[in-house]
Amino acid sequence: AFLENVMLHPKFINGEYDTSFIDTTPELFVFPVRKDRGTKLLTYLGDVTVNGFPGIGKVKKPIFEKPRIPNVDGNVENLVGTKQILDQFGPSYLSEWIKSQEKVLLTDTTFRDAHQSLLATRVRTHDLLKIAEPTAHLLPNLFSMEMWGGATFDVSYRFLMEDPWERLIQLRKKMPNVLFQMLFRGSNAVGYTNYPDNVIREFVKVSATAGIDVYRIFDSLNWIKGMEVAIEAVRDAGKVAEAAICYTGDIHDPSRSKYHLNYYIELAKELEKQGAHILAIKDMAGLLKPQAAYELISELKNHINIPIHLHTHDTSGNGIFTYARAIEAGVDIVDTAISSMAGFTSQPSANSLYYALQGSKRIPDVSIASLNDISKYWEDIRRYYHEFESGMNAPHPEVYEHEMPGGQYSNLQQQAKALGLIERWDEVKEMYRRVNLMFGDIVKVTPSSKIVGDMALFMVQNNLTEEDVLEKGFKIDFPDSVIEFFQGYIGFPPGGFPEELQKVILKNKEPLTVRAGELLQPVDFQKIKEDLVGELKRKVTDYDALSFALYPKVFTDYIKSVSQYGTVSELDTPSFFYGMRLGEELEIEIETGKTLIVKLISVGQVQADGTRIVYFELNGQPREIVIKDAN
Ligand code: 3PY
Ligand code: ZN
Repeated sequence: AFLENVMLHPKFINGEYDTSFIDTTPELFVFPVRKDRGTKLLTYLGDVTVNGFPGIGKVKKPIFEKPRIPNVDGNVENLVGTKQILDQFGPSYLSEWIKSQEKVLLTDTTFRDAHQSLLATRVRTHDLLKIAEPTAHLLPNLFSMEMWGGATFDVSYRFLMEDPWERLIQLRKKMPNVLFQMLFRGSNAVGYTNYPDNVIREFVKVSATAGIDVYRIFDSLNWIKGMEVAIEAVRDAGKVAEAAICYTGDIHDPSRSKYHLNYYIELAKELEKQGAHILAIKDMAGLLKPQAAYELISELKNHINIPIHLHTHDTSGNGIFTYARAIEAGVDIVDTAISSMAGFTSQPSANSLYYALQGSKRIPDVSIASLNDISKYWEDIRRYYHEFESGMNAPHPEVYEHEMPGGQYSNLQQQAKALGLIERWDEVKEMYRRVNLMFGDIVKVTPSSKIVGDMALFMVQNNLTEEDVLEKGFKIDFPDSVIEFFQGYIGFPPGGFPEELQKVILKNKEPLTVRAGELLQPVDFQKIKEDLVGELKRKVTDYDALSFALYPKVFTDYIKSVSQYGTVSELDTPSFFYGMRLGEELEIEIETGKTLIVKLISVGQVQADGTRIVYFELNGQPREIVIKDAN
């Protein structure tokens, strides 16, 4: 293997083999552990065929049409766009450039929030990669592609058996012209809990090198202290700090006295002072009504100098109207998704917005034909993910009551399903609204939204009312996330915690008085690397170390599944979710020029030990794989 490594090294190939590079190139000594990829892949296919996929179960594999991929020619390397503006001139220049645009700019969220909100974040890298180059060619004037962060990070490992860093690196190569944007949860990074400051800094540094340009940074309670470290880290990395205010309540509702116009203006001024290059208004649930959008943007324009980027969800059905009013008021950038992945809990449709603005001088500089072509691809791909759809098929104005973020809706529904509470989904939504008020009317976005969701599920499951919680709460073990919330581990809401409830939940635990990140010990990345070597049996990268620091169990479970199944990212999505039909043949290109031909011959009866033998042909040779039948 060493010789093979040396001979494949570019310096060797180019004849520069004075061999001193052997001493200076330690990766030559990293030998791939010989593994039988074929057997691992057959094990995976056998397992899903016999046992089904988590969240889908054992379902007959549907027949899907081949997706329609738009034809484009030319090399992506020759394309130029916002990415080149940032790389050449830096973030402050980019910020001025944005303000000088007459036409409204678009961020496409199809690769992140759209599928997080419609399909429980389950869209696989395999399907993103196929449309990445066409998108780079057809939508070269996008402001950015939101393609990472939020829930995509842990869901990749947890449910898709893929490495989110690989997704970023591979997409970057296919889309070199458009800024890559991620959603970053302030001191919670891409997790659900507070991390030590050095983890936040390291994450920003490493992800910036891997290809992220714009960081939308928010705090789930709009607590600016929770965003400071991240803003500084992004600025230090030379990238774009897009600091967000999360919009909740209704500036026109006098009963929601915490969240009035001035509250948002003051936050925005503070974020500008902290060094934000762009202000985001993150309307994660889609509560910003059209007239409120007009007033909010107009007022912000009077008070701050940085450009404004508006994010909403179309849950209520009013999204395009909200954008139209915000655009009239001078908003600089809005978030949209490709039509077939838009609407409802996702972002408003880019295609619809284009038509809505015909006749206006602020109409975005995009080709509607291109948007429509890309939409056909997503229409086809979305069918693969049918089992993760929330079932919402009409506008849902009741979101103005329960205020559940678009990205949470389908996920909480999956959680309710897992707990056997799906028949009581209406009760869960109503309880979500009531828990928010019990908690003192807070901003609800990850992770605070998850905590409200956890409490709502807990109360429905245990048939508890608000009175029960206050009266009997001293004897109740509340979910850990709720206890930590009342201790201040994710920060402090405006106006503090409701005291009586806090006492009941915390019992004799003491709340924090400072930011959690200040108390947490810095993570020792070198030690993580040393500890992980044995498990990974390969060089441990900065990516691995960060993923472990953020999600130790999720990451190690992922490593275990890779050692069992190999990498499954080359599998087409229907086979990944549904396995194979009897007699079906798959061609799987495991690396360039290397294809495995797999045919499912038959599935044997369950044996006394609970296993079945699954009979395949691999490249024409019979292969038997023993699979435990978990049903
Ligand atoms: C996330 O944090 O994942 C969100 O999408 C919040 O809106
Ligand atoms: Zn969102």
